[in-house]
Amino acid sequence: MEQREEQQPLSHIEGEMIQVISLEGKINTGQEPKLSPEDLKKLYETMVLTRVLDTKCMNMQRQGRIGFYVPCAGQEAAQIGSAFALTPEDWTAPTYRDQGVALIRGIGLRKIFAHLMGNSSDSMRGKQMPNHWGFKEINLMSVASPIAAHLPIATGVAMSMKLRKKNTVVLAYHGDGATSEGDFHCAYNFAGVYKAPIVFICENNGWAISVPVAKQTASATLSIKAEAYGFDGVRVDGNDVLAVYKATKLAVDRARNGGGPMMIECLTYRMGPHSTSDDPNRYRTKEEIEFWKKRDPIERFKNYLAQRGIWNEQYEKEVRTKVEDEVNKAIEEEEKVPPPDVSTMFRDVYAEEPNSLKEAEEEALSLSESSSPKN
Ligand SMILES: Cc1ncc(C[n+]2csc(CCOP(=O)(O)OP(=O)(O)O)c2C)c(N)n1
Ligand SMILES: [Mg+2]
Repeated sequence: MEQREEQQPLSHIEGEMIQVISLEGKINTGQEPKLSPEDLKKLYETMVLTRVLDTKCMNMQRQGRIGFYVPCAGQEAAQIGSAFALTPEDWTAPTYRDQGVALIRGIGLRKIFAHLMGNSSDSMRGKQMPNHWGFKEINLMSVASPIAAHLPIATGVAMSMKLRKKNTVVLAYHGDGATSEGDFHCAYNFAGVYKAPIVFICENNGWAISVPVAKQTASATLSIKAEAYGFDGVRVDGNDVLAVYKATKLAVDRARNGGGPMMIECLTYRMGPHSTSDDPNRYRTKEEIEFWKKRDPIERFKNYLAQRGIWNEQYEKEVRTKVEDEVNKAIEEEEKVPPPDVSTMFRDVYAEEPNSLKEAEEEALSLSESSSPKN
């Protein structure tokens, strides 16, 4: 069995990486970051919340209650462990798959569901694709659909923070596939040249939809790319929440103190499909999926917490009940909210609306009135 596992096409986790908790949940003594039992519980509970939300959303899309969804199951440690290293004043620039980032930064579940349903409470007023949110209230930049397009903007935000002498940092997320984009180079290069206070979190989940990371680059690792831009890159076990937290805290502290950028390559796995429109059985083997099931970041952290005497069955039951209730309640509330008014389609584009848009609005409104059901 061991030998079989070694033959898996898993090049993206070969080689050295920083690990704090072993696969069995054992403590790598002396390596643990300084976190209180409350902090550890917060990390665990947010990881469970993210997984419960994820499962629910996949089901809701199949039931026709939301139109589209991008799942994040398997990547909770990489997202939550990293964003936990920030202060509330810092900024994040996430991707469409980073639900864990929004949740650990404190976004309410109702905001998430309002957006996924595109109802009139949606901060994006139903204008963005699902999973493409932006939340000013938690300093979370708007998600961009074109891969890596948000990275030069995130570097620009960090450069402006430096110019304005703010003591804040940007945490910018991207996938393995994003490293093939010109915008990746542009963002990394500017960040290196200007020593911008930015930390790049590369969630290397092995796949860019159906393209494996081995076809994405000829480099031995993704983290070595940072070297070419003049800053450090490290590889971390992305399914080990404490390793991710520890590496990110170090990088964020350094960036805050003028040390410039850093890249953290988190080796992880997307357990589900790329999106609700994808069927990964067309391009991934059952063996690979099984291999990663055994590396579930939530199970590993749970085993660790049990050894620390923080986790037990009773606690698990309490957490699950609380989280499931919160998710169900948020869905119930947001399903009552009506869709956005037709006129919102025409807002937020121009400061002064051109006549052509006004005419289009009048036409759309008259059509929507004539097509609405008569009582
Ligand atoms: C510029 C651009 N090219 C192609 C796409 C289509 N596309 C959407 S997601 C994706 C894969 C991205 O992979 P990765 O960066 O590894 O992130 P992951 O989806 O694995 O989180 C692609 C190719 C896109 N959105 N933008
Ligand atoms: Mg990927």
